[in-house]
Amino acid sequence: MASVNALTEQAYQARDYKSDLKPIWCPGCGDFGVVTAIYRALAAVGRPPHEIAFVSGIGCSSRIPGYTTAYGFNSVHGRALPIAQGIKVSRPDLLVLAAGGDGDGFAIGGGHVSHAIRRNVDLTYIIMDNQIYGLTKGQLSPTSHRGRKSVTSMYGSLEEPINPLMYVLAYGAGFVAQGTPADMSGLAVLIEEAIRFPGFAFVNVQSPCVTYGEPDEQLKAQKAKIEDLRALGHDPADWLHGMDLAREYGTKLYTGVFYKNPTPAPTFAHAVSSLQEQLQSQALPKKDILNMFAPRQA
Ligand SMILES: Cc1ncc(C[n+]2csc(CCOP(=O)(O)OP(=O)(O)O)c2C)c(N)n1
Ligand code: SF4
Ligand SMILES: [Mg+2]
Repeated sequence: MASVNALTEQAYQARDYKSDLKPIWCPGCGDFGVVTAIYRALAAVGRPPHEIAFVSGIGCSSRIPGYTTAYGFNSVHGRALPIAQGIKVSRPDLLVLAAGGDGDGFAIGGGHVSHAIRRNVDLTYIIMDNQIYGLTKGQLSPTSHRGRKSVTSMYGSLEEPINPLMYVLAYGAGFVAQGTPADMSGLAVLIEEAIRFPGFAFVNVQSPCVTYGEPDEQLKAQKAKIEDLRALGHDPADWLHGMDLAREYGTKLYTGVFYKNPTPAPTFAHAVSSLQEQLQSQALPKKDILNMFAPRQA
């Protein structure tokens, strides 16, 4: 349980967000590191578990809410974002996380991403991008690279992959980052920053599938490839440079914040409350409205 809040102590520890459910992911799956990074990020933010709603779609990665003590909803394939947005709009006081796989988010659920971004609902969307459909035993996903062999592409994929980073940047997401469980501490910091960002925040996680993934996608190979955007001198306020770096998705493994809007746009909740205030200020006094319905004198 949470310890008493003290100046030097966090109100919650990572273990407070870990549920008793034992993950059934394959041993070594990257998603273990992702959930651990989420525990750490939530502890750093310090919201109690009962004030957190964690929504996912369907897939190996979408099992993740069950492994936390937040209120979880392992929903329908590709529908994490509509449900997460609905929760946030009706309960703006909650901290809302949405998560799922590359297939869940960019194949069947792809149409929802652009709308969540332009609506700018204040939530954090975490994709566990393993470039494959893990749960259904290794079919191509929208982020599988051209030439990728799989059970559905014996001669290699003939299609260009989606670039999730460019996709969300192009639609105007205010916060866009990429991390990997190969650098779990770094990933926890990125998720914390995404949660603290006021508006739609996106974190793409290169989370390898040990069962259907390729050798050069695994954690050991990733460690040798990681390039920290801060060390490269990237300014997260520079959208154009962020976009330029995002073009390297699939060839380079950049970790860090590609873009963080220094002047975040109004969130959907803010737009709704401003409109309500405006309409209320224009509203007729109650007695005038009642008078309209009063019976006319003969
Ligand atoms: C409407 C619908 N279509 C298809 C499926 C089958 N299905 C379940 S998970 C999945 C893809 C999983 O891949 P991804 O989202 O990348 O998650 P991962 O398992 O790789 O973490 C598919 C096609 C389904 N459950 N529901
Ligand atoms: S099949 Fe792949 S993604 Fe699914 S649990 Fe196993 S390693 Fe993880
Ligand atoms: Mg996947």
